[in-house]
Amino acid sequence: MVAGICAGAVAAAVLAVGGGDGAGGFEMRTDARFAPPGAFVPSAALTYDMELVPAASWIEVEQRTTAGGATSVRLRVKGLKPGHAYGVHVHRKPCGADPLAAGGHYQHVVSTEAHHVNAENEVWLDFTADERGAGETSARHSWGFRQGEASSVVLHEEPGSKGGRVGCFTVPFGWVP
Ligand SMILES: [Cu+2]
Repeated sequence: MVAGICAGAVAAAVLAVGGGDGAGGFEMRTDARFAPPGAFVPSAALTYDMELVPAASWIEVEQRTTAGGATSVRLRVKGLKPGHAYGVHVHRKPCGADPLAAGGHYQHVVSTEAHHVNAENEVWLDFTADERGAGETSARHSWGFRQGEASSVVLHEEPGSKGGRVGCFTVPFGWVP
């Protein structure tokens, strides 16, 4: 347990190449090891379920946004539960000790209607972990994020939009004005 918490404390690394340098796009990569809320050394990646998201399991998120706004988000994980199918989305707010702190899904068309809750209007990164607990997936859209409105990636206990929240990674998503 102690070892798990220590390993989970590895700090998140962020590499961002922002706009304003002439290229006009945005690229970012960040990774972290999951730790429980309240761990001695905090992590940007929080686990709320040690069976589905063990302490010290790993997550990486990459974003590439073109000058025109088209955005791809890539997710990689290691150390999760082998064979388990996870639901994953980009959420609006940073993670907190309370799984609900991350708020709702980021939506291109902001709506309370059920027919806007889908992988076209939101960023879904559902995946099934392989026999070693690793997974990789990506999502691509013709649109990008609005400033400050996309702040985390939440892992859910099942694919789709209804499963409980089992992990959360605070991610510095960028935008193109
Ligand atoms: Cu979600």
